[in-house]
Amino acid sequence: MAEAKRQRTEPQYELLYHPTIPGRGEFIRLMFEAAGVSYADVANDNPPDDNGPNGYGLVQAISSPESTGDEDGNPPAFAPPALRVHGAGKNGKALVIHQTPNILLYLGGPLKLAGSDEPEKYYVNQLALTALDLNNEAHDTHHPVAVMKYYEEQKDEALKKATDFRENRLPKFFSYFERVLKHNKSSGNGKHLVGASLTYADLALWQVIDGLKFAFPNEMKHRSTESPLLFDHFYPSLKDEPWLKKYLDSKRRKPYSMGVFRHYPELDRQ
Ligand SMILES: N[C@@H](CCC(=O)N[C@@H](CS)C(=O)NCC(=O)O)C(=O)O
Repeated sequence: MAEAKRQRTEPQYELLYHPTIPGRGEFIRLMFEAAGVSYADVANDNPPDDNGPNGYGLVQAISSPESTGDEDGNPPAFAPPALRVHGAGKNGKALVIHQTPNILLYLGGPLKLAGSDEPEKYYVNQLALTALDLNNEAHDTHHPVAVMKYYEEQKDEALKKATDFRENRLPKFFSYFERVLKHNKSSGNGKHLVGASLTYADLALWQVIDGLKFAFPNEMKHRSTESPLLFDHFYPSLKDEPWLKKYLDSKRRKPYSMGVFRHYPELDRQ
């Protein structure tokens, strides 16, 4: 059904993000995929060797250091990801917004992934923000000193950061999410963080766990025994959803490489 919908409708939504990596764009892609709503992935859909415009050029333009905004009246973006929504901006023009959690919050209502009432909307958002904090901390394990420098230039600090992340931060985050799953009596056996159906908090947490499994396989194997609801129920039950299986097998899902989640064996549990 998701596929049928995708083919029927022109993409109203455009994701503006770096090509070839899941990165922060993945939190947004997963929402569209879960809802079965079509979207354009501007950089990945329009590679430079294709005949049309270079999609990544369009992505870079919105966060260019020279930009003072676009012709539709949107202010410049700081960094990708951004979302363009046709007809949703001022005077019927396109809206362009950025900051991952802002985009998730924006899409949550229309894509029906933000819980079933007003309190749940904020439970969902706070949990997605917490999952994104974990995502950011995972990034800092390989770039603890300078975002613009190579990992190889900050290896000693990375080892210290990754050790603390694995030994102290991962257990704290996982124990927290385990308790949230325990608290949620509306959903059987740790299936959802909030209420009885899928939300973007579930998607964000799933993506971070999946990335961590790639980056720190030894550590994650060890930690998984400490949070059984999270690792034996939540993560695999979402991974078994037909829409997610199909997406993970598709070309739209990019492999982990040099993005947020990187596998440096020396940073993992030895
Ligand atoms: N807090 C922002 C962070 C955005 C961000 O760091 N984007 C990365 C790619 S995932 C980037 O291109 N950063 C360039 C920069 O920060 O200069 C968000 O969640 O969207």
